[in-house]
Amino acid sequence: MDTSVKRNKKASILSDDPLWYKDAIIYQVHIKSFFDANNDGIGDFPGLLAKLDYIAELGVDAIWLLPFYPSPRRDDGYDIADYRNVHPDYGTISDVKRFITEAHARGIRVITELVINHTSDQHPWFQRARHAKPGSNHRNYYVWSDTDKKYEETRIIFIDTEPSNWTHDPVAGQYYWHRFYSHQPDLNFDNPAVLKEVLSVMRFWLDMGIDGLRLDAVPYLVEREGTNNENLPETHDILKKIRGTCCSRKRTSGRKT
Ligand SMILES: [Ca+2]
Ligand SMILES: [Ca+2]
Repeated sequence: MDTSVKRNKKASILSDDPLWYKDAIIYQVHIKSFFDANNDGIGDFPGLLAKLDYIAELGVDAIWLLPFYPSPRRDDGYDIADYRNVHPDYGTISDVKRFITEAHARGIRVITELVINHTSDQHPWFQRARHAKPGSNHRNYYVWSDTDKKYEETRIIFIDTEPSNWTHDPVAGQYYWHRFYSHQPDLNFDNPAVLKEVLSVMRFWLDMGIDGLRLDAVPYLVEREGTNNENLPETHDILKKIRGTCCSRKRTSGRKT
């Protein structure tokens, strides 16, 4: 098949098939370690863009990008400090847009990784929460307690570094919940404002043209006393809301009228 025909065929699949991911060949890329375009020792979006023809030649259907957001990178970028931007070492939003356009032109979709169970403790939401009044909406963006004795049936994931899923914050005067590192406070999905913020972040990236989101750490979204706090029905309810909102919007915006 001539390349232009193949591209046209793929382009039509890009706009029409909502189940494209079912049998897609997905190529996972960590921007920082793929290709360094400006020779500063760190991979970047211009580098990935420069190697896009090579990736296309491999015959992949989609590229899955690991977290590239601004982050203190104490957990390899999974500790996100700003959901709507790019770590300056990797490039700019313009670079991302150019990458998406060029990937689509080659019949390749783009999936980005998002972490919504927790943020970095450097995220402005957490800094605001620490200083907010106990019980207020802004404090309740995260999961707080006056004791470290709640949810005791929950396993500790990083047992080699974390003695507890609770850490005391002297600024807030309360303990905050974290399923991962203590510098990664869990967002509070019992606060409707948090889901609204998360959906807004997803729309930001979907509107930019990305084709899908890989959600990290989703079994841990909601906490309930007396459970192991993993894969709870309440967490599935949140995921259904996310899928209903984001996917219906994506299908609508992708449809030609
Ligand atoms: Ca670089
Ligand atoms: Ca959680």
